[in-house]
Amino acid sequence: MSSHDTSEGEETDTKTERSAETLLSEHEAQLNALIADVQGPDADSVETQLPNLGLGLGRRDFMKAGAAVGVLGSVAGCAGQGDSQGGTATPSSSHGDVPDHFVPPGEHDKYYGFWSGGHSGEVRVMGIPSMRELTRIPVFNRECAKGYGFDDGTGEMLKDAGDYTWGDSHHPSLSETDGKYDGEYLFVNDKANGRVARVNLKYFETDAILDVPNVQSVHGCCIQSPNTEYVFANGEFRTPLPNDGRDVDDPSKYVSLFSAIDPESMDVLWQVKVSGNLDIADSDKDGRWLLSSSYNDEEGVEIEEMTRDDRDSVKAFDVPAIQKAVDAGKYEEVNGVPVVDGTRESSLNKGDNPLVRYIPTPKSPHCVEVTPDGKYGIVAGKLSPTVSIIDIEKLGTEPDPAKTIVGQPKLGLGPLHTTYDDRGHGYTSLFIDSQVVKWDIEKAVESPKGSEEAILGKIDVHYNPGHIQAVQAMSVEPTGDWLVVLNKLSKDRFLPVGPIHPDNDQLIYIGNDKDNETGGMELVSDHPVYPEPHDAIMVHKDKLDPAKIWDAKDYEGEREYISEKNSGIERLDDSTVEVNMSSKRSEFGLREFTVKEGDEVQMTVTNIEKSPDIIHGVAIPEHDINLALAPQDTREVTFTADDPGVYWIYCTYFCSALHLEMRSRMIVEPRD
Ligand code: K7E
Ligand code: CUA
Repeated sequence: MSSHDTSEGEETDTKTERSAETLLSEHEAQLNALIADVQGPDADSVETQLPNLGLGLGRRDFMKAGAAVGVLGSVAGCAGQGDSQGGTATPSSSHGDVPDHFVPPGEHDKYYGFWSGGHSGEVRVMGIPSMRELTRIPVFNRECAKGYGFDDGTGEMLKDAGDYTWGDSHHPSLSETDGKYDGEYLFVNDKANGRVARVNLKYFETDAILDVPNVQSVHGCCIQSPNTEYVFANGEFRTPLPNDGRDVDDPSKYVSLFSAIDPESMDVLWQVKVSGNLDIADSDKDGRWLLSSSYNDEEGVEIEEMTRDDRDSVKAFDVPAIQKAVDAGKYEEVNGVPVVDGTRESSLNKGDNPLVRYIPTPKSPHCVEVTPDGKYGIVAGKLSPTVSIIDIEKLGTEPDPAKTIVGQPKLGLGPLHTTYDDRGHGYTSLFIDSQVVKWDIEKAVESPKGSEEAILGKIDVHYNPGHIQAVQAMSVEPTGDWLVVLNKLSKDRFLPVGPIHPDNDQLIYIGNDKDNETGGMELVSDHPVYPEPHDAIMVHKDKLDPAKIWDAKDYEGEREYISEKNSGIERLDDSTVEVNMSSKRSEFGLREFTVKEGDEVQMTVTNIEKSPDIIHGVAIPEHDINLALAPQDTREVTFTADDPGVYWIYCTYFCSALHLEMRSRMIVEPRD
């Protein structure tokens, strides 16, 4: 195990931790009083008393705090403290100087939002500010509505990427040119299986998935600003390297790896092994530093060990320096990937230009987000009520890593994520307090560590927020108008739908800076969401240019375009037939075709329509075949016709008045 220096800034830190403890116990006392009145079903009888996390806060208390703060929020709302304090979603007219978030029928939203879908494995596309769900993009999940994973192309892509049937998508990142979203690609991680996927934003379709070698779980994932030269992926869980049965009983040999991926080829270029672990990542705006939070510098395998120390670290990767080391051959190769040693003891980290800088930060930080001007990386404390402000310029000049932290305001309990407007403000989600806090970044740098001077206002959210994201806040051009809070719990906010509740995404207007309790933040709407988005990223609609129909040139050489004329069936050998079929309103290019029992059928179908929005499906009962074809798209599917009989192929998308009649007949003759 690496023993890292904890002497720097110890004093400030111990103080921070103590005051956190005091704060928490006061908070607990208030909550207990409240809970006595409004006890939910047996919150206290939960038996999962997890170990003390070092702040005098067990898991049970953690959850209870959230629950009660939630109650506080609703009570405040009902007591008429104004709609900004919660209560119900109100008609926009009552918000005065808040622009309309209601988008009238037939009109379009101003922004696209891309939501990670959590363990649904997908990405969801939202309209902002209406918060209407526009579509879903299946990524790590096989999905029937769009036929994703059913045709040979997407099926093989999923198979080659590990053949898992699900994923856990957390962090969507949009490609950039000059620090601005360029509308080309969206990248997203799979925490569950250590993968990174690319979504092509011309077709809103996943076009590549990489199963990252040597890592088990990819959590942090982002592109390199400003020009998307790399995609970065953080291996969260420490494992033996390679994880092939060696060192299983020796956790000191486990490692976490930071990976750099080529965004075009989607291959791993190199990896860096580190001391401790890696969690969430963000890039600076100049293509030099990649900052990563990490919560297990203890290199523990159990929760008590992982939370033992008062400090963990943020790791700052000097990307050009690492690339140079790789080019100079300073690596070992593991499973075909160059792995550079970036641990604390590594010789590459000695001297004036270490590849990886370890910046001590308070206890189990959760996240790091770089400010739009590229000046600071803001690290949320999670188990500390502070956020730490890292001066990015100092990373290259300041010899003492602890001194790159130039501010450490105390913001509230359970800070998780921070987002930004265009006016120098940070907005941080407070998981335990169930609030969003707005604060002045420069003021926080000027004021003493641990002070609350920079806070401009707080607003209750419902309940227990995780990620928080304002429009274009991860780029150099935040718009500073709308912000969404992705709340983990909805509790009483919606009609009950059984024990698995929806999450609650809330929309907050941040365009008015006001000298009031919330600093001008106004909560405008609630939106139930299917479990469980983690993060979102939003972009102005004009930055995207999605195709309305397919351009057959885009798959030329891969799939053959099937017109009505070249529809037909051809026997390739005794057990293989090729079936080519066009589709249009309201007929397939073949009214029927005959194959033999046991034949492998290689079917190619083109939707020959050119009118946007006319989709045709190809469903074959009892064969698990389900394709969806947009105009000018071609898909292939290979299957075995196992059982003799008649099978009605039909169209699944309601395409015309004769949609029900849009059918073909597959006859499977018994083999004699
Ligand atoms: Cu904070 Cu996976 Cu981004 Cu969830 S992580 S909250
Ligand atoms: Cu084609 Cu329904």
